[in-house]
Formats: sequence, C-alpha cells, structure tokens
Amino acid sequence: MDQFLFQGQNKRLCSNDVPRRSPRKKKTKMEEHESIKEEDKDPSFEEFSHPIPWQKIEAEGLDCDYALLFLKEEADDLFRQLEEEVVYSTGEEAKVQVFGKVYNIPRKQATYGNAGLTYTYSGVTRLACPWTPTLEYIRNAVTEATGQKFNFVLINRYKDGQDHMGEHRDDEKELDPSCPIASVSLGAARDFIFRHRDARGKRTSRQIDPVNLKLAHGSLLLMNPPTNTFWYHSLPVRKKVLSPRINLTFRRILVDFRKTIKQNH
Ligand SMILES: O=C(O)CCC(=O)C(=O)O
Repeated sequence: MDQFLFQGQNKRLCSNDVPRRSPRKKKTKMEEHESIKEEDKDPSFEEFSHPIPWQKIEAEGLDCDYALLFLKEEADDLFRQLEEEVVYSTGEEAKVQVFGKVYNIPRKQATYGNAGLTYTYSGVTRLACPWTPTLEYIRNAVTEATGQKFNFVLINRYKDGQDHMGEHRDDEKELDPSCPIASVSLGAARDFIFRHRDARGKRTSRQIDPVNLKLAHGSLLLMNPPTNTFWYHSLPVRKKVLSPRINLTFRRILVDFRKTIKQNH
C-alpha cells in the first residue's frame, strides 16, 4: 500500500522538507514584479504569493495536493468556532439511501453555501444554509491558497473513531468537473484511503495499490480532476481515535445545472 504519512504536523513544514509544487495556476505578485531579477528570487516562493509547502500525491488517474493550511493554534480556534456555529442535519437529511434502503449516517453532516444551492448525495437532497463567518474565513483561506472559487461546503463531524465514511466518489453531475474538491481537516488526525475503481472488492480486474493518507489537524487536501472519476475514497473506523474531527469539503456546484437538464429533455 502506498503510504503518505502527514502525522504530527503542528507547524508549517520548512522549505526543505517537501517538494514545493503548487496547484495555483495564476501568476503570483512575485512573478508579476518586473524589478525582481530571476537570480534574486527565493525558490520557495516560485509559485506562491504566500508560501505553502504543497506535497504532490500522484498515482494512475489520481492527482492530489496536500498542505498544512492552518497552524495548530489557529486550527484549534477554528475547530472551537465551528463547534459553536455549525448546525448539523436531523431527520431525513441525516440519512442516506443505499440500494433502496435508508440508513442513519455514521457521523453528523451539514451543508452551507450560496443561497438556493442544493446538493443531492446518496439519494438525499440537501439545501445550503447561509455561510457563517468562520466558514467564509476558511473558504477564503482555501481560495487564497489555491486560486479556486467555491460556492458550497459539505461538513462532516466524526465524534470519534467509530464514526466513519464508506467508500464513494464525489462525482455527482451537479459538481463542476473542472474544479478540485478542497478538503480541510480539523481535530483528530484520521486515515483516508483511496482505492482505484478497478481494484475494489474480491474480484478485482487489476492489481493497483490503495493510496493511504493521514489527514492532519489544519490540513488541506485538494482532489484534482480526474481523481474522482477513477478513485473511490473512504474514512475508515479507527477505534483508537477518541477525539472528534470536523472535515469540510469545499465544492463548486454548477449553478445552471438543473436549467440545463430541463432544456435537454
Ligand atoms: O472526512 C473526510 O475526510 C471525508 C469526507 C468525504 O469523503 C466527502 O466529503 O466526500
């Protein structure tokens, strides 16, 4: 199994620890500043307006970037604020449908975003609540780090290692396929496993190793296209984990998606 371990990252990594590669496409202030000569440039600022030690994670059809977005102190504060602000779903919205059967989800879930946006996931449609100040702050930090804009966030709260998420892909039609999914983790570090679609179950058609990450407190994982076409991901049960974790997946929902469907029928 390919292992990418990111444990114990309670400070930003120094420039020599990991290869610096940024998913950011647009020009940085540094690159735009004509007066800075090529040889005077700090190489660690090469692609950044604001240095973040990105680590590239790649496999066949899998393209992810991982970085520590928030230092421990700030991540602690954000966790506390989210605990006060986020209102988790109850009733029908706290259930999933799998092969026609309805189950309670083994964690708590909430959806926030721009007015009127909905997201249908595992047979249940969820309406976005208006952004809270802390969610807007985190979304802006992700946009600043990646150059990508997001209009929706799915929040999952795991009370401890018993709470989990089964294997799935984030490949719903209403998601903008050109936009990465940006996953921010706060709280307990948890294993996160990618499995290739051709290497699942007992009768696999191919032998492809899973990719196993450990998502740290304050981290950002970018799942770039086409990762969600070829790879399933899951957050397995880990009985030894006794503390809570909040995960936020920022997404871009196609605003005209439903209109487009109606026009085509
Ligand atoms: O909690 C996590 O890291 C997993 C979240 C996830 O898989 C999802 O939101 O699709």
